[in-house]
Amino acid sequence: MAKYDPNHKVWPQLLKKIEEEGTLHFSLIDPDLTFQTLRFIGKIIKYSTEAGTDAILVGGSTIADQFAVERVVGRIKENTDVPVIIFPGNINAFAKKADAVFFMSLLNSRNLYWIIQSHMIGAPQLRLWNMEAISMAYLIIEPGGTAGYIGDVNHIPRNKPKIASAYALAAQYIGFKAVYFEAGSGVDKTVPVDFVKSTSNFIDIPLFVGGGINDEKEAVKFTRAGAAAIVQGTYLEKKVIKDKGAALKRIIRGIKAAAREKL
Ligand code: 1GP
Repeated sequence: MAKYDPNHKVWPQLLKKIEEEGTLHFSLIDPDLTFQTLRFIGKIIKYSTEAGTDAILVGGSTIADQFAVERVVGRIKENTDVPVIIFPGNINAFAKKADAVFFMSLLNSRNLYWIIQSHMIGAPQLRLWNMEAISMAYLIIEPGGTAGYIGDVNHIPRNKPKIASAYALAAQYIGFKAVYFEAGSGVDKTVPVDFVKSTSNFIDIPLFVGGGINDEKEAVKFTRAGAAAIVQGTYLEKKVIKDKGAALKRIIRGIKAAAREKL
């Protein structure tokens, strides 16, 4: 039987932090170097780390260049000590220098490739690298953005929180370590807050939420609703360099204060 690998520390550390702090903040970087530079990414990471983010996720739906992902992760590691976790959009999204991978299955895709086939192709490479793989159920809710389009998703309707909760519970029973509710990057409607409220009370594994969360009010709302982590990507790209992370610091402080009230 496979032994627990003591080098795989990212998930135990995140779980401990969730237990202690209630809700975490994850910064998402799209490693697509066709529209941004390594210098730009380095600055975002520096300011996000100073603002108190808990982990850096690296991923996007339209990555073509695996070497770019490796370079981006290298630049990120130069600018932060927080865990760097691949948030893979496909099998070419991995990087050896990352600390872990969210091994995520897009459960409400219509296409088996996104549910398990791409995982079959990628898994042996992760084993070769002795990379920590953290299983995560990925569920996309309307509008879904690019991830929903690329992932050939049967979107969960915005007025059907019970469907989302039922998927999340099924994911827990199958053995996923966490669930991610995604509205799509840069969308104008976040996941409805009642989805997070009802599901976080219905399951026993951490529930992460992302897509369109751009201010403190939204972030605090999801924290109060029971999210174990709030993910922000577009906000960082658009705002964090301009004010050197000052507003992000307030957002993260707001999340942590609201989370403390729940503990
Ligand atoms: C995308 O949920 C994440 O996968 C983050 O979305 O870019 O809108 O913050 P934003």
